[in-house]
Amino acid sequence: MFLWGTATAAYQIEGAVAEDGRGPSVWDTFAHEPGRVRDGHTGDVACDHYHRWAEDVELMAAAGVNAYRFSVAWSRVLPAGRGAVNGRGLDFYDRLVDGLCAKGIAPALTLFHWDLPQALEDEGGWLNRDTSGYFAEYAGIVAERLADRVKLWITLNEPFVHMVYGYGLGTHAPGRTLFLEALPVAHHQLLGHGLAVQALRAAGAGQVLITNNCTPVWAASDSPEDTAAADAYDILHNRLFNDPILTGKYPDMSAFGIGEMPGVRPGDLETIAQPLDGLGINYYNPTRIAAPSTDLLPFDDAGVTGYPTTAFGWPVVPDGLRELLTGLRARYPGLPPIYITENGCSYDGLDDRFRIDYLAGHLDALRRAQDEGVDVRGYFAWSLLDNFEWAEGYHQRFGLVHVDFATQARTPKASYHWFRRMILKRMISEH
Ligand code: GBH
Repeated sequence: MFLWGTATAAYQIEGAVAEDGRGPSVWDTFAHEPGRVRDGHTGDVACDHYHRWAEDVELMAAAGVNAYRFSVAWSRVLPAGRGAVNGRGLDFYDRLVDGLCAKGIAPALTLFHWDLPQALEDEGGWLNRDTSGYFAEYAGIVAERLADRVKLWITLNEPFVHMVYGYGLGTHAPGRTLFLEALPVAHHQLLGHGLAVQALRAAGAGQVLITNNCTPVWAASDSPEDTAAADAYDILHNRLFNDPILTGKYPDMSAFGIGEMPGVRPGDLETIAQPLDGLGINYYNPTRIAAPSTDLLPFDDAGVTGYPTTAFGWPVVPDGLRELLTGLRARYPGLPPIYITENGCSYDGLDDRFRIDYLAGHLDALRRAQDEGVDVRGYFAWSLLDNFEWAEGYHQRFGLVHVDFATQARTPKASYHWFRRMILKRMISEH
């Protein structure tokens, strides 16, 4: 059965940051530092989903989805990141999972959506190789409790974004500006993924995935300089995270002046490349790349022009999803089944025809990729609710459901009603 769902992440919706024994994460710290998040917004309350989860499950049931992707806050389960387990934290996800199952909604659980326990950041975060092992311990603990009911397990969300924004550029938590020195964060996340796969399998978890955000890379022209720059960007954004998982090798990083990936020990790549039951893909837009104008990086972002843009300013290119998926299939012969674990846009207003067109266009592109032989098994719209959009605070609204953050009132948008009708039609026609 094809999975039709919506997606969220813990820090973006839960709130209740000091409740029932939850420990602080890097996002609590970061959001409370002046100047980090637009207008000083924080996830302290967010959508108050921690208390309103039953209402949110009702909204999903009424939308007719058969799956829901959410993430677990590591620091609810292990307030210090490792060591003592906080049972009340696990209880929350236990209630949520039961509530979903009672409505016939398959839980798709992401273990890490960027909210590392602050205690682990204090020991170096993902720059510290030990974090990989702690992640696997945490994965095993969650799976011991929930493996009997959770259908899909997603280890990491977008390790590229976490490395680049969190440790490279500092626009996300933990706010480090290491530029290319952030590369060990890629390896340690990937190693953590591999070790977590082992822990999840040992605990009897069903389907195990990782979610990468991938982008089709367009060269600004067919000059050799622009083409080489586009190849370098493709390596950093896409292949650095897909190749080790799907081929057991890191790509050639020489365009970045890197001979060997730092910190790789014998056996690591075997751990990272364990077989998966699927690959999660988050798709938002393509990227256009030109030859570098500085010697900082081997490429320049030339910007995609000539397309409509979302409220966030991101270009809307539905066919990029087809291009991405057929490209992955061509590059990786052993490509596992694909789940689109996020796709959506920022737009203001309840009458969101713009979002309907965005989603409909991408679903058409998905259909074309399937027609070209790509095995796609699920689609999760980002997002169920308007929520805390990281460095943008509450300014970018991605929800199918509007949230009034003053009252926490939820109001389904036009796109919610459209999504419900679309799922119903597809489920009938695919029977
Ligand atoms: C995802 O990240 C996250 O998983 C999710 O938590 C988040 O809320 C959601 O997307 C929306 O942001 O400069 O025009 O080329 C998405 C990562 C990185 C995708 C920036 C789009 C650049 C657009 N994004 N990227 S553009």
